[in-house]
Amino acid sequence: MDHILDVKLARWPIGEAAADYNGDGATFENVTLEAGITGARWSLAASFVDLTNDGWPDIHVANDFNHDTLYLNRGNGTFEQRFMGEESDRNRMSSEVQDLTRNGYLDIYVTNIEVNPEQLDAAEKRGRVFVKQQAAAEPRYFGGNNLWINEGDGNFVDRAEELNVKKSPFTWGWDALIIDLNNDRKLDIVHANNQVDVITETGDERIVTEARNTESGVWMNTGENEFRPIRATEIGIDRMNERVLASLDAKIDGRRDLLFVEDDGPPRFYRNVTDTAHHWFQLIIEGSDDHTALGARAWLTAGNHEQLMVKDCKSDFQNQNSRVLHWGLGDHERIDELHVGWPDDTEQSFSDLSPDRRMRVSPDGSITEVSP
Ligand SMILES: [Ca+2]
Ligand SMILES: [Ca+2]
Ligand SMILES: [Ca+2]
Ligand SMILES: [Ca+2]
Repeated sequence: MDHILDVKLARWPIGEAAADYNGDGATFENVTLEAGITGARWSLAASFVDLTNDGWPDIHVANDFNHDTLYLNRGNGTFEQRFMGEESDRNRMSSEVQDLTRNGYLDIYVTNIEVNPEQLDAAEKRGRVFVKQQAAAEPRYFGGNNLWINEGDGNFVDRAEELNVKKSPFTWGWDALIIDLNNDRKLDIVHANNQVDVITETGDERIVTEARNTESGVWMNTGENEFRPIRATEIGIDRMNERVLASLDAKIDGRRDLLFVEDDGPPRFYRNVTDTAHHWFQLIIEGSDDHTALGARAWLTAGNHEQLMVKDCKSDFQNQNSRVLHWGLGDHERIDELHVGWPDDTEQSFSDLSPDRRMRVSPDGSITEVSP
């Protein structure tokens, strides 16, 4: 790591292998093949984050019509390529990363297509036979979402079914977020939804899409990762057929707002107006002139609850989220400890901080409040 950003590209439809560029800040060198980034797949989203806690950023790639790919960073400029198993061989749209199990290792949520027989019959009645044909021919592609729990050694176990986020009433997931929507300390899941069921062959134009009215997917975390699906319209998200989803806190009021974008429509911004007395805390990890601080990690402890957040440079499906780290604190009125680990292995700890504010920590170890 030279503190100069490199780039990983994902391509859809299938083409040449995705490219890794090793930048010097102004120009780039294509190092894809020598780095071990091989394989021509239909890639829709990728995360460049440290999944093994060795300090070296790894890469997770969500692929259409194929397995998820992991590229584990060997620390010498090359990557070990792994597939994520049979359960990942679906139509994959997102690569959302957070530490859901609070063990310090990042877990991955990947949306997929899940359609039920009624939806297939309805599509067929509209003359839209492609999805039904595909579901019959390749049922594994329609198997629902994955929630990859990180076992810490580069291996992941899919616990989507066990945690109730595999099959949704919302069918066709695209971009996803793992965030605390109500600041109760439990990370929730939201994903955009856009069911596509029209395929035609017209000359060279093979795919024509038609959106059906599908709500976004929302799962509230009601226990220790016990997810309960709720209707998006119940919480005010009334637009249908979105593909892109990003979050930020625009007014610094401690509630994460959502930005949705349709496939071919305008963006929609939803301000989070959740009526809650829960506390929260936000942190900007500031870089310097020669260091972006990307990859920095912050552990916040309030009571017996510790939650890791990472200042990552990941993007999901066609977007990037705010890099401000956000913790919901529930009823906790004090932050016992905030521990920041920088990519250069320096560490800082702060204790007894007040919640309900955004703060900025600098490489020199100073921490100051950010005014709204
Ligand atoms: Ca790593
Ligand atoms: Ca974890
Ligand atoms: Ca929550
Ligand atoms: Ca807000």
